[in-house]
Amino acid sequence: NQASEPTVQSPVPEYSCQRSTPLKHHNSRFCEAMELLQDYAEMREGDDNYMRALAWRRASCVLKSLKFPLTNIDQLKGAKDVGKHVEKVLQSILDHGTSDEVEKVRNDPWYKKMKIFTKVFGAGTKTAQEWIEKGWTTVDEVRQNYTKGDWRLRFGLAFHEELMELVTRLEADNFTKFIKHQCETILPGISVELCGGFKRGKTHGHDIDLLFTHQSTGKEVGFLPRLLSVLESKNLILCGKWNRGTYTEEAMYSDSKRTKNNQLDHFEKWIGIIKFPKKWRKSISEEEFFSDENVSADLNSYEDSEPAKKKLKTNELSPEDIAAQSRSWIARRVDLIIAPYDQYFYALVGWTGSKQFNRDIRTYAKRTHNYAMTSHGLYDLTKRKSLPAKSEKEIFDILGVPYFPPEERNC
Ligand code: DCP
Ligand code: MG
Repeated sequence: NQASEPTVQSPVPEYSCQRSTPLKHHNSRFCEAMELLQDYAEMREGDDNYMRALAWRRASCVLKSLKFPLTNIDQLKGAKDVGKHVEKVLQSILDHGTSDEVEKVRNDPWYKKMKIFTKVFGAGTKTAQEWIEKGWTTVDEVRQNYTKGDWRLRFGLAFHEELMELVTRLEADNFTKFIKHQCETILPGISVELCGGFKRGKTHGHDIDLLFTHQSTGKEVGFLPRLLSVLESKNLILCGKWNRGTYTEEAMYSDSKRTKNNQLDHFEKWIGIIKFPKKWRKSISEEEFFSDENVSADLNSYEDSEPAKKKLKTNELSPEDIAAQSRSWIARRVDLIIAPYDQYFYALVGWTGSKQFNRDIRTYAKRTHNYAMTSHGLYDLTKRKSLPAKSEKEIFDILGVPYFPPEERNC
């Protein structure tokens, strides 16, 4: 009885940023398949593959926003981004529960290795490809043979298993609470926001993204190095890199090379690995939580001993040595980002994501208004002026996009 089957609302808004996309939806088996094909295309080089990857993702996003489970391909009539190739894969899953094309990729030895290697902190597709070309098939093999000095990769490899365990919401909340507490003494008035997947309602994530700002623009200058030295003094930093901010409006909008070096944005930030006291994995009482003695006492371990410190200084103590010690902490990936208040709400949208949401809202801004949108702001390329915003809602209003809360930006 096809007549009673729901169909997409017609017309489907073209961009995913114009649709509500919840975390839990009705079509995960289809989306998982299409995102696997996206993943595969993304790993392969060339513009064609890049476009292919985007096409799979856009199709997946249409299905994620459906209010019903797909049971018949005709239900997608009128939906954008669902071409013949997509239909073929969906039809196959409807008929047989699987798609040959998807299963072929899933079992492709190259894809399997790429999948493993690109999960290592610091390893992109290029590095993963190099490791495959060397004939390495497991992270262990890479570990035994990789000798280059890139700090991300060295720690990423040494702590791989731990970093692969997803961070829980509770850990993220505990860490945020701890950082907020430190901020009170370092710079009162600084605001700390847990962004990324957690902000969109995910219960697990691969890292913790914290965005900082201060309502009086300028006060945030110099804050991050101070926070880092506090974390350092509590021995909470395993490794990391601080990057000074490199934003200038001119550089961003006056030429076409806006995303130089493939950088996500130009904010001052720290990217690294924090040592999480194991008790941060559980609910802890305020009192226990904020007692400083507690944090450092918990972290006293082999590497704090004088001989170990010496070894570390002379580079004798490798990330592998540290990983192998019995420890009272676990390694967790953390990003700390500083946004001046006049760019803050754009930064908030950008760091909330999802990645696809950002892509779409930026494409929408460019195509519909000739605005350049980044995590730093919105720039009217025709009138050559920037469009400031005092809330997330205002950004959506300027663009003429219905406001969706972070939980509905899971495209
Ligand atoms: N981001 C982006 N483009 C990228 C990487 C990130 O727009 N290439 C934005 C959107 C993300 C946010 O930054 O939501 C944080 O990046 P993460 O890689 O941490 O992504 P998530 O937090 O969404 O996922 P996870 O839960 O796995 O950490
Ligand atoms: Mg994240």
